Amino acid sequence: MSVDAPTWPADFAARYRAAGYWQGETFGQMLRARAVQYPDRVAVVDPAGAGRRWTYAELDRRADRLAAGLRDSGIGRGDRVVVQLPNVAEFFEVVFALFRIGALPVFALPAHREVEIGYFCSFSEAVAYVIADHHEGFDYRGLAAKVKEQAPTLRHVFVVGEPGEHTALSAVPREPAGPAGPDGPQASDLAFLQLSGGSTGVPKLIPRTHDDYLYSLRGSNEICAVDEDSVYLVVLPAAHNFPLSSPGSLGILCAGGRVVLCPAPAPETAFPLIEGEGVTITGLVPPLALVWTEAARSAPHDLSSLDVLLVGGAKLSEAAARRVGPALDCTLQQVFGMAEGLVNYTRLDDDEETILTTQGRPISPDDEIRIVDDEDEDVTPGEPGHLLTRGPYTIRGYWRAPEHNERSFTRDGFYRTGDIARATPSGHLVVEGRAKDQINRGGEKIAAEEVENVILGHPAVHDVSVVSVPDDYLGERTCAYVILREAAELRPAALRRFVRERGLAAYKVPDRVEFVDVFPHTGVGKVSKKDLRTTVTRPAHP
Ligand code: AMP
Ligand code: DBH
Repeated sequence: MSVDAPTWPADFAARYRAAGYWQGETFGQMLRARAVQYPDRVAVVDPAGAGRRWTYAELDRRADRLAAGLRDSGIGRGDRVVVQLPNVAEFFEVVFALFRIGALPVFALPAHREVEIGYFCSFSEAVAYVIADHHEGFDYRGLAAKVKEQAPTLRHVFVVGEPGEHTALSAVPREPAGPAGPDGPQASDLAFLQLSGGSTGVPKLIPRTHDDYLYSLRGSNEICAVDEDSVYLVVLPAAHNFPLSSPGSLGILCAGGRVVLCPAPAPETAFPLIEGEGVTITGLVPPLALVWTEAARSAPHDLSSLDVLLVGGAKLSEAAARRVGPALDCTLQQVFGMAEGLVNYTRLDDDEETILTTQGRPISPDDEIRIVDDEDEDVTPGEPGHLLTRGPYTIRGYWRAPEHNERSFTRDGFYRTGDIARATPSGHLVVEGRAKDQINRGGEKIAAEEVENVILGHPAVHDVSVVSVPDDYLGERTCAYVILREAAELRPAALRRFVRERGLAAYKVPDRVEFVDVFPHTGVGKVSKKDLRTTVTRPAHP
């Protein structure tokens, strides 16, 4: 692991083990233990997949058999496999098979396209890529064909559904698994690579171990009161860190509860599932929480089973927070987390004020929080500053990114979150803003530089700066300020089409394009994004 990513120093690792955080269990072992404990309880419900219901015994058996088949296809311990699946049961079959092998899923989102997937496959030197045939009108098999041309290491494309020119996942031979060999993964090994929203030209890969992630799940379960009777609805894309782990599907599986996959986030899809399956807990980004809040007023469905609604991924305004709980008749739990590690929750028994006005406090007593000024000096307690963190489930470095790690981590291993936060006397954090060059579009993170690099590829463009603009619904949207080359002409719609056709995920296509003659500059001559943001005066272009 150390060659690919920095890990915890030995004294920290020893401390985290001694404290009982890292228990030496792998995901493969965790699932096996649940299958022994709760063989006949339902683990996964897939309404899109003809209402399939897999028990713990079934999921465990499927993961084992698929692991054997994938091993026979040459996929081994440490190999990377890009997994890009919608909310379908096979997601769990595939990732647990990979966990058993010790191969590392790279968790792509369904929205990712050629630019992102091509990069994940080539940078991670992935040996396989797992997709659905199509989802929301998009055919992933064509995408896979293009990606194969860019990624020489890619030997397999496995398809859930009709395979086309690739291999059907169902055609992977399912041998009854032999006894697990001695070469299985260790709990201290990497389990998978999660994605960072990032703030640089290329997304970063986040190396998480079995030990550290399982600790964050157990901690989350305790805080969110998850047990074997919990029913979690996966509304957001299953591979995202929030619905995966806060407490998410994996937390629920860890507890022996039931995971229900929601094929689409709209209330029309989700509400009948809440009623039908007796969903007790789910997680939403703020814009979606508001859509649900509105819909709940007139919906005919019985949502009374819902106890806890987690809202996070982007800042939930106090005004919105006030409406959510009463409308859905459940306890609101704010969550402020990151795929790099640190997750904060308001506690279910926090007073109302705390739940409505803070983004929670860390999972672990050993999560170290620092709030510092531009010189890395601690601010006066209660004042806002840069949030730094270190702890038993926060990475010490990104995967294969030594130069970037120099900037993103302090010498003593604190992760620079890029968030501006303040701490209340009770240790709850309030997110006040962001220092990183990122746009948070309703929970979907966009690295400005990544979009800028694509736009700079347009022959009519001399320079570009991508910034956030406030938005009532999403919190923020993107605006690209563009300086054209002399005598060049370009319409906003044409530039947006260009970005899409280059193969960037649709949520990264600028919502708005403004042409300007010059950029405002800071004292030292850098483009001042702060001033650009305040320049937006004209109405939005279509
Ligand atoms: P990522 O690093 O891509 O996993 O995204 C994590 C980032 O999302 C955090 O660093 C915050 O900027 C943002 N975020 C997550 N939850 C919240 C929240 N509840 N309030 C404000 N920002 C949040
Ligand atoms: O935004 C996030 O990345 C996020 C939000 C809430 C997250 O990773 C999490 C909880 O675990």
